Amino acid sequence: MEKVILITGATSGFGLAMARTFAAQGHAIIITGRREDRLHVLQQTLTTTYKAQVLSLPHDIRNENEVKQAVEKALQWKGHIDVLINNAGLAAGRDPIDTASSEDWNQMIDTNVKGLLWMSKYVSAAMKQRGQGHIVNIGSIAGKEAYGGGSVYCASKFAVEAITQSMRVDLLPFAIKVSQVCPGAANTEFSLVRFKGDLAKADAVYQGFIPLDAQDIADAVDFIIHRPAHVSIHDMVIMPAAQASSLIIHKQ
Ligand code: NDP
Ligand code: 8X3
Repeated sequence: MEKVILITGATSGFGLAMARTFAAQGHAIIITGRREDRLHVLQQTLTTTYKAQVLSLPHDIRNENEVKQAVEKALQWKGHIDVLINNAGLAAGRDPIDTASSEDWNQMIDTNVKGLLWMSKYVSAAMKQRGQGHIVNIGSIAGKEAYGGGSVYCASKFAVEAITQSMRVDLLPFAIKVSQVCPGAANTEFSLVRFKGDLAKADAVYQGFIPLDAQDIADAVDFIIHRPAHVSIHDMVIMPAAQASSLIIHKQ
């Protein structure tokens, strides 16, 4: 059955792969992100290729008011949202506690934690009234095991884990499922963003082993949101076969 699926951070990586996957399946897709040009191209491509119904809502997830307005427009479009995928996020820098940039810290907390909270607050209110829905949060292996140089990124993903657990309890009586997906190393624009455009540093992260790709995560979310009504996947950790933990990667 067709679902209305809101995907945050659909301009790149996991979000882009999910948008393609769900549009191809005939779901109605709401795509968000800051880069309006990319959203426009994606909307055109999905509409032409799959005859998909696509609503593009460019905004900065760090701004509560922009999120509120985007959710209002999303709800006006089809009257409801079946699935919210809280995917938008980033790492900024990989520096130790004493030298890391305060600006980077603010950006990660404002995006990965507060952005996810604003979105969940406004979408879950509508889901609660309807008495059904599903929220999928993209956490990380970094939200299970912290590593050096990742204090605030890891903290933001530990926060996603806590928020996921807490909102699952809040929303349980309203038949709203809450799931978390925690990937290990995946080759998207993630490292390019983390290292602020330094391609050599970003590429080095994925050398010597086969990382996950964006489609691996889209496939996992596809599985999670298509379980029968009585089944809820709480937490899924997905790693490259060569990765045993946050820091242990078997490189050739
Ligand atoms: P990408 O950099 O490829 O994609 C990140 C997406 O987040 C983009 O669409 C970007 O859109 C969006 N985004 C970032 N900041 C904002 C903002 N302020 N407002 C709105 N949208 C924003 O990375 P991934 O696809 O890899 O990352 C997706 C999620 O997966 C993140 O939460 C990340 O932490 C998590 N993750 C990634 C892993 C990896 O190894 N790649 C592993 C584990 C988890 P735009 O720039 O247009 O605003
Ligand atoms: C991204 C995975 O290990 O680079 O969340 O932090 S890691």
